[in-house]
Amino acid sequence: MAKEPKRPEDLSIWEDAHAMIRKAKAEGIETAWDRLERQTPHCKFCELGTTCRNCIMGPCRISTKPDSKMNLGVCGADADVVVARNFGRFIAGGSAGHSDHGRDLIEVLDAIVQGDTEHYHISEPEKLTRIAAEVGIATEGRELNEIASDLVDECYKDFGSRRSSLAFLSRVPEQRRVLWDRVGITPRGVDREIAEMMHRTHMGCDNDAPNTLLHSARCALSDGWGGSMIGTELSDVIFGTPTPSRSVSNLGVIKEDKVNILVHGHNPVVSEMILAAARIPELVEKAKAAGAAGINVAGLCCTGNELLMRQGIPMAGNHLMTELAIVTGAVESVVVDYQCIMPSMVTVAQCYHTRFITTAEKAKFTGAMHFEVHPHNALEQATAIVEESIKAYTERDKGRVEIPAEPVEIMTGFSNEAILSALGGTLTPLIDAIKAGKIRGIVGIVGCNNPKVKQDSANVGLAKELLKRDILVLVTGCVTTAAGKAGLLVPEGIEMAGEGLKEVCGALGIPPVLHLGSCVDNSRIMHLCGLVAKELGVDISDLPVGASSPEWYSEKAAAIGMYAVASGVMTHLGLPPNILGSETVTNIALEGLEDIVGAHFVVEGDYVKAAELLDARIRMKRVGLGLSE
Ligand code: NFS
Repeated sequence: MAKEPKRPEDLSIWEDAHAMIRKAKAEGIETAWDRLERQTPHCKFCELGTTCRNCIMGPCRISTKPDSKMNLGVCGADADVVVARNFGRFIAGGSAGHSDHGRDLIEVLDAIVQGDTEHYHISEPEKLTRIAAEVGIATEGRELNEIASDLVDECYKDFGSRRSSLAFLSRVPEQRRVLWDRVGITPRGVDREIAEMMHRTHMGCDNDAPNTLLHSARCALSDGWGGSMIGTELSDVIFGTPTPSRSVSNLGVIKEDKVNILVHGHNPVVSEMILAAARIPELVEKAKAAGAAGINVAGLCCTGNELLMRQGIPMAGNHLMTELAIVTGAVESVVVDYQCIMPSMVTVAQCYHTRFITTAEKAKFTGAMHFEVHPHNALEQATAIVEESIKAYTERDKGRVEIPAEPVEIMTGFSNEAILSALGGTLTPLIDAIKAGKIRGIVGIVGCNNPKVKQDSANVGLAKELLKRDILVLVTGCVTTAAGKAGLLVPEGIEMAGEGLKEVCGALGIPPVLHLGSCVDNSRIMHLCGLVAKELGVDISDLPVGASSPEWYSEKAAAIGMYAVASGVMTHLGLPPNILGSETVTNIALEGLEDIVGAHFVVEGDYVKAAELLDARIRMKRVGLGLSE
């Protein structure tokens, strides 16, 4: 009997998604859910992580059945080696993504220092000077440009091979650094760890699964405390440190009477310029002359988070809303840089008047319009993109427009600086609230959507479960939009929190779920953990904290999970990585890492059970610190 097609209500918890899935179906447009259905069931070997394509003696499939004739690849690699190699490369891919994004920020700061751009500026001299001092650069009595030039050098050095540890490891508690040294996973250089992972996983190199896994931890640490951290800090220096502000979210932020430009991808370098161009009075006039009421820039995914955090720009949606946003029929252009952009969006855009515009030399899409953006030409290119979007508006088919929701209010902008300032300049009130059990612990819920999970059911469900238990929730990446749409990112959200959390957040006038930014901004959470641990004189692994990625899909999310665990934070994943074909690798991830780095992964698809696991961990850590459960 043929399988019943899934109803939109089974695919997502959101009404704006249901409406657009129905519209897509009616208009013959396919989405990730349709393609997932056709791809299911997936290859079992790939799911278990036991396929190897690293050489052409193969490709090999390693059977996990004890009596099989296929227990070894042609080279002799067993399931443990193959799974560890695949996982290692997976982590290296994720670390490379975030870290190369970080490098792009160094290049922009470099261009500012060299006078090669008129479009970008140092907007936070105070922060630049502060972080320069933090990484050991002399700042007293020096010109800002000199300090910035030295900071550029320090950051570039973090990507190379000449260091024995990264500059920002000064933010890591001493105990943790000693542990990393002892275990041999102190990250030395971002590119070095990534390249070494590629080397180790070539045929005939690292054939000891635990050893490969340890290097995957080092590789991920070079992202979390290196590439991502540089990305976050330099973005603040160039575009401003986020401060709390209000905005709105869901597909209702797309405006029927305006030229709608959606920025999608990750790096604020492009999206900030699009926003700047969209505010140029002559361009607004042009849009009006074309019959529109103005120009509306809204975000998708992480570049949306970047603009939301710093500029209060509305957020149209997270990962699984990206195709659906175009289906509203009211999007003039989707302007992308890189990462998490489904190639299918080119096709979806072609079904409408929508321009799909790429901007990065390293992320071209066949069939897209390409306006390459560099520091020296950024505003000109952004202007051309906005003009193209205005032209597209004149081609919009008004009969096909459907905007399915009213926007929901959200509050954003909780950088660590903003959190400290909300607390009156010191961490003491937060630590006191933790000690008193009013805030029992803190969990970062981060990451994506995955069409294998009903969209945002677990992202929102887990957050609500934790709030009830007086656990403060921090969100980044695509969980932001989920929490926002569920009403958790406004101060009124405290109604869903336990008594203690309600009291603390109520007194401070902050939401019970704080938005800390994009996925590179998970480095802010790591930094915060470092600050709290140092203040208490303990290791990060002693803190009543946890991390979770309930609906993750990407290599980057795996790298984040790995650096969280390696930094001492137990991390929940809603879906397993493709490692289950190796008992050795699976056992290390789920248990063994606890003995090595003081934290481990847990995999649990049920968000209530996941909340219980995170709660139990927090209880244990509270007792360890001599606090009430
Ligand atoms: Ni993170 Fe951001 Fe979203 Fe997942 Fe992708 S946008 S970097 S990987 S899907 S949270």
